[in-house]
Amino acid sequence: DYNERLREFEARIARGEKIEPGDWMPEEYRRQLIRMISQHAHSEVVGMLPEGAWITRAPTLKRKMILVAKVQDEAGHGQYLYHAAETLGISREAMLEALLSGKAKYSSIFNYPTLTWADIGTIGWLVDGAAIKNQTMLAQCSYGPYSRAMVRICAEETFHHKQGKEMVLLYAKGTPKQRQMAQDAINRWWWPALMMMGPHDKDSPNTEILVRWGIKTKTNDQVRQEFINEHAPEILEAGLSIPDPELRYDEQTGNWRHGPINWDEFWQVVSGNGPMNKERLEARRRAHAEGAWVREALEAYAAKKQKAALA
Ligand code: BYC
Repeated sequence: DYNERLREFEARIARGEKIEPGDWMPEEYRRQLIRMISQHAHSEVVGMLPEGAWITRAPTLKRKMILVAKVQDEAGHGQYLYHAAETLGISREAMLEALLSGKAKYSSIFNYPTLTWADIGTIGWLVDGAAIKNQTMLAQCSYGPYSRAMVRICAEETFHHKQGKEMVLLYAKGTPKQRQMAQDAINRWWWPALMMMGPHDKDSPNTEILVRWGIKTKTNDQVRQEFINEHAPEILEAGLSIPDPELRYDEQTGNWRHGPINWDEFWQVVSGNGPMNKERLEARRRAHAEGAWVREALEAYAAKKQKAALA
């Protein structure tokens, strides 16, 4: 019966076994994974937009090649993740429809504009830095296809993180104008990066069940703390400042303590009212409409091949 199956399912997770497509799982486990993996896939695809906007304006050929490769990686991450979600029985069309209709969530961070070239370095350093902390935790997740996708994605994110950090550190040592651009970008991206990990644990309705079933192996606040502990000292060491007057190192715990996060801003962005939400969705809708002929051509080709096979 259900309780027995649930006990066995939880015992498998406790033994560190992966749950695979086709294995028995509680409906709530399936629902939570579809929610998270599809939101994650949408984030990768929408996440191509803020950086993609700078491909034509990269300052050197080297930077342009790096940026093209990074944005292309993000499309690939979207692909793996949509496939991982499909193993749970949801269709690609249903996920895209949820994104394009504005029903589905995607990461808050991509609803902020990229105003200068220094934002591209800062996204690599801070946004990919935050993503790596979150995704290293998810690489341990109990669902096989998601866990394996995370291992590959994290390897690629590490390259994204390094190129961003290298860029910002270089500008921090550059001309006064370059230093000022790097600082301005840190000032604008620091707080949104902290919000990426989601609400505080006490305000996070999904964490309890996700941790119980090994989908998340750390809580939002734990991941946020890891991110701050790594990045705060590195930013300060580069001679840049962090826009949080309460930020300080706590000798006793070994953690960097931060000031209050503006959760009103976070919920505004999550509910569709951030600075760039409308533009991001419009861009995705336009891309979908302009890609209609590709989908039609593929269908026509498949039909032709099937007809030829039958003949
Ligand atoms: N933005 O109960 P909670 C990338 C929602 S892409 C928007 O704590 P959970 C990259 C949350 O969905 C990075 N919404 O949720 C790409 C929930 O609403 P619903 C994307 C957020 O799931 C290109 C509600 O708030 N990474 O790295 O326990 C270029 C309550 O929250 C956010 C992923 O998607 C947010 N920031 O924890 C560069 C990783 N935070 O769904 C880089 C996968 C929370 O109940 N996802 N919400 O209506 C996760 O790890 C978890 O879903 C989260 C949130 C940690 C994000």
